[in-house]
Amino acid sequence: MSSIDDARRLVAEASSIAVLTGAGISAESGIPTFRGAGGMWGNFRAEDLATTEAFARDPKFVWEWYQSRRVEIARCEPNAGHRALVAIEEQADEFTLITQNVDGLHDRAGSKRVLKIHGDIWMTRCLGCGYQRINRDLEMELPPKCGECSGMVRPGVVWFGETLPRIVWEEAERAVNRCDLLLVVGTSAQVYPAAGLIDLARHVGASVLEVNLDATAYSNAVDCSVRGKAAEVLPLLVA
Ligand code: BJW
Ligand code: ZN
Repeated sequence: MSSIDDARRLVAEASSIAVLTGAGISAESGIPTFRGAGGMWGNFRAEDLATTEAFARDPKFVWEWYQSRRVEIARCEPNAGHRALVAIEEQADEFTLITQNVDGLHDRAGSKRVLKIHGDIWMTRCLGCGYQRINRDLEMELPPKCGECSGMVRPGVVWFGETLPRIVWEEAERAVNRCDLLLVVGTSAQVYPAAGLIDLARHVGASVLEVNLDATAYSNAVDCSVRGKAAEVLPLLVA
């Protein structure tokens, strides 16, 4: 564990900052995490439902899970942690926010340079013709059908076994390659290749600062690990 003073110094001294966020940053907004205490959406594990196999088996069931999450997310607001990252972006010479979250709360808080490496729960994509669009309909019939070709429509997110959107992922790697600080917030760092960005940062000699309620597999390997709620700790890091 490290002190808030160490963490503040790392942020103040960095000129190129990359941030990797996970579900923990949205916990204070009322959105459940996937794993750990308070984890799981209802009785469901991401490993069971966030797969192409689960969708092929029962698209209606998987869609009902996503729609219940969309309804819940629509009721939530960005919190002080999301807003602190907006302030850090405004102060940094160079800044990239890489998020594993699909909830869109970084956008709603006002972050500008956001890379959504696991997609966006408000996007849908047709499996027939590939047509993608923003779709905020909370009352559509499930599973939805494509307006262009009547094909099966899926959530615009990245499931286990699928590759990440290539251009977005390459941007994320570039940002970490040139950063001097990687700030890792509210992720269990168990899902790859996202967690590999922490290894990449260490490999290129950047400092790594972790903010998490609990210890993770990376806590002992990073330069500074602050235990606490993102919504309470991140505002303390703003100059
Ligand atoms: C707080 C807090 C508060 C709580 N304040 N903190 C290498 C090794 C092993 C396996 C693999 C590997 N490479 C690839 C794999 C397979 C797989 C994988 O990683 N599996 C592991 C589980 C073992 N990866 C993939 O399949 C990826 N694709 C891929 O690798 O493609 C190449 C390929 C293709 C084909 C074959 C082989 C390779 C894709 C991964 C996609 C992940 N998708 C999901 C669902 C997205 C859509 C949706 O939302 O439904 O993404 S799964 C889920 O986990 C979601 C999240 O983004 C992701 C990460 O979770 P996150 O954010 O870390 O949340 P939690 O809940 O785990 O942690 C919360 C943390 O917050 C905790 O630490 C708390 O303590 C903390 N916290 N409150 C601060 N208030
Ligand atoms: Zn279509």
